[in-house]
Amino acid sequence: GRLRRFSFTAICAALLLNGCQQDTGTPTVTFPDNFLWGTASAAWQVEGDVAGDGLTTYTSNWTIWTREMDGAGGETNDRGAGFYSLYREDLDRHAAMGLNAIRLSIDWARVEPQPDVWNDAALDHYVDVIRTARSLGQQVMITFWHWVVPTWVSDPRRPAGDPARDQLAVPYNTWLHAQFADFVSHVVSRIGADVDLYSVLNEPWSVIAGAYVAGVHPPGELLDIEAALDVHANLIFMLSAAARAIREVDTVDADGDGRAALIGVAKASSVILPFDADNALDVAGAHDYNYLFNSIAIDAWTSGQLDVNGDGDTADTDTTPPEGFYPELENTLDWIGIQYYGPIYVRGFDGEPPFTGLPVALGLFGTPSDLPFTEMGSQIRPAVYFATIEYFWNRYRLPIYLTENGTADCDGNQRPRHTVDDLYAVGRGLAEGIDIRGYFHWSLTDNFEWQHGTTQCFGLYAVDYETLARTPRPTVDVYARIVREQRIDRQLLEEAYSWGYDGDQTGWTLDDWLAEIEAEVANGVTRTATYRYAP
Ligand code: IFM
Repeated sequence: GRLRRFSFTAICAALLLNGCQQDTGTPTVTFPDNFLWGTASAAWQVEGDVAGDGLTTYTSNWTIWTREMDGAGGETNDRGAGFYSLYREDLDRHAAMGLNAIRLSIDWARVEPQPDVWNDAALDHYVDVIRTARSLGQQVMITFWHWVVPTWVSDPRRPAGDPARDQLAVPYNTWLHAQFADFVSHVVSRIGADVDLYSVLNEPWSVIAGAYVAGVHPPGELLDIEAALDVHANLIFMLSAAARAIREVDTVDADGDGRAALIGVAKASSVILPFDADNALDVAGAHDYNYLFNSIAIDAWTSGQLDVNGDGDTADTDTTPPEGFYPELENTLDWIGIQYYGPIYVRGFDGEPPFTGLPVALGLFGTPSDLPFTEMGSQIRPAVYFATIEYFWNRYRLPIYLTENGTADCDGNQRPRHTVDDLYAVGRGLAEGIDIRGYFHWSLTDNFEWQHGTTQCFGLYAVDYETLARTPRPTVDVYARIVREQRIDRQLLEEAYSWGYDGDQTGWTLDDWLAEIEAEVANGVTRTATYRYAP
């Protein structure tokens, strides 16, 4: 906090007289030889609705949402980043950075436009993309639900109450669980020999918040908590049904590590912080929201115990389905995928636990510190990345893949340092003995950022959406250097510090930034008195 930072700077300045850039024993972090280095993307975001060969999906919830319901401020996603036709050259770019892994998704709407009707050409295409990546030495991770579903699963044009509007919101929809598992099984029968890593679902909570609370994702429900809880439970069962299908169908070990299929979830993750650490309501609200955001689903996929109404216990019998132990959920996950974009702060209120905390849109309601922000409003705070990784490790002791991490930054002037700083936090996690297996930067190229359309730039490469030309941003070289050297040392940290952060009001020296991380390392998530996010 502020106090620590001022006293650190004051002591440092008093002792050294020339600022705080002296090395106070910064550990060099190193990455193991078998560490996976990659990028991540989602099919619809980089492919759009219309494929290079004229194939059109025009059957997805997001297609309707953007084309007919103005879901992205009037923008439509015709070609995404053009990956459908340019995948060979993009994969070359990817491999040229020295990366050895790539996370892609397969668009359910494209592959199964009607229930049990398969678009073989679309599936052939994905097989070709995956094999091309394999031929370039890439380990491939596949996601099956990255928010885009066929309109026979969710058609936002249908009226409220019509199940065809949203099968995801139909309570305990076993038909949907089976349909999803069928889709996954069908695809895995074609790709299983080349793929071992499956991040089955992407960020369930982002859709809960975006589609059923804020109404900015299809089907656009506003504060529909009942639907949100039903969707949450369905996604929990969909993942475990898909996991069973994958384990049954994929018996080929593509990378020779003795395992043919490793199941994970790509989870939006951040330990939850109180907006004001001195306010007891905020502290309690942060603790409770942490349970909802970070723990509830993964608890179910590990212990088999399901909390349907989110009230913190698994004993309610009047929910649909009833709460309690589900053997089919237990031990679903082989690993956890963490997607960290910045800390989440919560304001507390006097409610029924665990509904006592609301995340705060930073900037709109003030900010809890002077730390810089990315263009999409995420606060830059690498220490919380470390804390988040440690939280999941302490609570679940499952291997961790960092399935997404990145920066919204069209100018490209925050991303270089942010990448070094965040990867340094990852390296400190490795040094502390946390089983982190790989890191996937979001994303190789700019792409269609959902309701924000093309206004947000997450690409290592900038995309000109008219010509589809790609231009490397400076982080291409920075990321390639870290991958080549497999380490981040004091010299690189100092270089990165000199690149600065736009909008950094902290006045922090490099050692102040490092001290924040070291404080997390020293105190860890057992620092319950302040944050109460202990397991
Ligand atoms: O673009 C998204 C992605 O689809 C899910 N994770 C966060 C990214 C950046 O906002």
